[in-house]
Amino acid sequence: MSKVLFANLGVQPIPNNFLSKEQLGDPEPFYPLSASFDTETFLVQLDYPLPREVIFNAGYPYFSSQSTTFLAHAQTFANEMIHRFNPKLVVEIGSNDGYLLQFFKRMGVRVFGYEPCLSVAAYARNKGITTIVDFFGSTKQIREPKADLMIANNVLAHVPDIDDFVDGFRVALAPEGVVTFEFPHLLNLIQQNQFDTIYHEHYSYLSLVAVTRVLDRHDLRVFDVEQLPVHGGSLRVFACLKDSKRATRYKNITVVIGLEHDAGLYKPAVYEGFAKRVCQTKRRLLDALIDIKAYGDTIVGYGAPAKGNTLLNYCGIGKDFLEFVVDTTPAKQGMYLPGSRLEIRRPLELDKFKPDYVLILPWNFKDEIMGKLDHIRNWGGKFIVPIPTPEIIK
Ligand code: DWN
Repeated sequence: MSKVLFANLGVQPIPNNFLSKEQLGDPEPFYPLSASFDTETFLVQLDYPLPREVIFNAGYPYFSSQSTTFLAHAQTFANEMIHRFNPKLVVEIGSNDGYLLQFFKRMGVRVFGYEPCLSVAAYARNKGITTIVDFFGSTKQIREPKADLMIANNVLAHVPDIDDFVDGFRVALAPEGVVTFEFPHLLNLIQQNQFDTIYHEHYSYLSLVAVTRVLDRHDLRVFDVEQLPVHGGSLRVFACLKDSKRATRYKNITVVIGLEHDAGLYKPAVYEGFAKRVCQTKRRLLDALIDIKAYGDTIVGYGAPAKGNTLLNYCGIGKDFLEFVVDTTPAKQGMYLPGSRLEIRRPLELDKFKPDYVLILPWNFKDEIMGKLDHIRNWGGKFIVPIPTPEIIK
């Protein structure tokens, strides 16, 4: 096995560990953040993985329901899965605040969720969704009957032991059951320079071939794949047990593998070149912000995503550039960003302050956000979208 460095973002705080006002005088742990490509498994993984309990704790503040785009994506997915597979029991691993299972439940499907973070699981339980507050894996027995649809959206990349996690599906899935894995596609991360999605919460950065190999090791077979626009471009992989009648192979798989092969994802060269582009983006973003501040204009950040904290801390952007950031998540409002310690206010404060520029940190939702903030143009406000390359939009 040999490793090729993919990206080194220095030392970074845990991206979802927001600080209270009382904590501003306290020290804050920063941990090495780099990721490397394994030339045998084709997995790209963090070089220094932190214990999952440090990352996914009882106060975890990411609520999947904070985006109408993502909620619409979840509802469409639920409708499609019911139409295609007509499941009787749906189990979601990493079920967050019930953003997805609520749609299956409304359509009369029996559901339950696995979610290690009580902060978000409590919201799912308030929706009447049975939720086990625990991490999932091969030793976690799901009571009978076994699930005929298991869902793992934006969680496969979030587990420190991907083999143990995947083996849990082999154990829990009904003989003709289906499991779907949805995750940001490594191909888009590289081609669209999404380096800010590299952070301590994401232990792996996944290609279809790498995921197929992991599933194969645990008697699961990929039988279909979809390319999705969500979260900067994701894959949805469909898998079943190796002896299932579903273990066929849709042509979409060949298409996506072809894209990955043509992009060089199975060779070291593309990873060696990525680090240079990350540095270029940092310099271009700083150049743009320095020009804006030299002119005497003001900038407010919109959104307090984990990726935004990676971007700000890697580029050294703090109160010297941004006045504050705003976010619709109640659990984040009044808190401070890890590292930069920028205050998180309610979106109303942006309208009161009337900044000359709004830096969109969750660029993956830029259309939704620019739609919500269209009124900033009334005072001549402009948007800055940092990824794939810094762009100012009037
Ligand atoms: O894998 C993960 C992805 C799926 O989501 C997890 N690591 C956690 C999370 O990562 P993130 O925090 O980088 O993701 P988002 O979804 O880009 O974060 C959006 C942030 O922006 C949230 O704090 C909510 C906020 N927001 C807002 O204030 N107004 C979002 C929208 C769409 C808005 O209109």
